Amino acid sequence: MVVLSQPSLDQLSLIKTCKPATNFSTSIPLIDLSKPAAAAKLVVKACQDFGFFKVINHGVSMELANKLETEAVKFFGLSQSEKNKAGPVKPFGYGSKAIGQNGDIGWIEYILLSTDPKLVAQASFNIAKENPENFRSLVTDYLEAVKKLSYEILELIADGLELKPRNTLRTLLEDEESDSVFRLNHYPPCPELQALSGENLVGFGEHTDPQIISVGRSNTTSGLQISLQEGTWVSVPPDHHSFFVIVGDSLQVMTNGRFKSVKHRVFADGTKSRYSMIYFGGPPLKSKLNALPSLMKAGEQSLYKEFTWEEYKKSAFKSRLGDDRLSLFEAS
Ligand code: GA4
Repeated sequence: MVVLSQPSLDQLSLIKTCKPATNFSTSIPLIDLSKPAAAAKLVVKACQDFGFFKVINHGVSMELANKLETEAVKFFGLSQSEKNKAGPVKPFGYGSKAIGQNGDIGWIEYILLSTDPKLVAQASFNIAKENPENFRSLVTDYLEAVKKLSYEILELIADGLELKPRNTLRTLLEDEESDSVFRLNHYPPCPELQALSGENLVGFGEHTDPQIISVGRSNTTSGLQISLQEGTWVSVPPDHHSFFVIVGDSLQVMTNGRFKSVKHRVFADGTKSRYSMIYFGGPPLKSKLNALPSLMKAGEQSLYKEFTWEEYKKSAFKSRLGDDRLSLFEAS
């Protein structure tokens, strides 16, 4: 079942391919949130070593997540002309193949949403015409649960780093003005190409996330890979019970480089659809992204210039997906 329109040869030559990834022996940190004392240290270690980890016992209802995923599957199963009515992405809505505004493309279709409840309500009318209220309430409840999980993770980070007060990081996402986004992704399989070349299509090319943290889940189809600091790519085993957590550029800046925003990418599977939903937690637009003073050792220099999230976001949205966005903000 290929839901995106059939690829033309032109499109296929633009979207990159890659041999199926080998599973490396490096194991991705899996952190049990029901043990907070141990979790604080493990979360900090994972953020330093990988910029990535998975969590279990996260408190998000699987029933709720499955119900929202079912709505996403329904939407992506509509005809292309129906789906196009919910687009284009300016800055929110349905998008197909084009990622961002600067020419990046991938074997993906997606819905990008603001986390603002009023905008979720408006978008629901375009996405779930038959029952917009059901879609709105599922997105709202899911966001509430995943935000709560994100706050908990940011408090564990604060504990592990001994930041005072404990809510230093979480208040940035909790703020009414927090500039966060939510995306539902569908990576359709492309069996034609797989059969021809044995290679998989790039769904979402290599990049880092600009925000503070990204918290997501997927169905059981593989595709997500992270880059280790020495540059090796590692496949993240897919499972729909745990959440994955990605350190974003903003958290790299706030920890003055102690945490690394992790490069990651997603491949489409040869035979099965991959669905994922990710919350990208960003601070209010006017927030300054400084190195946190209580982390700085005597005489330690800030690695970055002083800038606001608004300035960084503007610059990020002008960049290409694979660019090193933070290099423009390094201290001279
Ligand atoms: C990556 C993280 C989020 O998915 C996103 C992406 C955004 C988009 O899809 O429009 C960006 C990308 C992301 C980083 C650089 C710019 C902006 C595409 C792109 C080329 C919604 C986000 O906030 O930044």
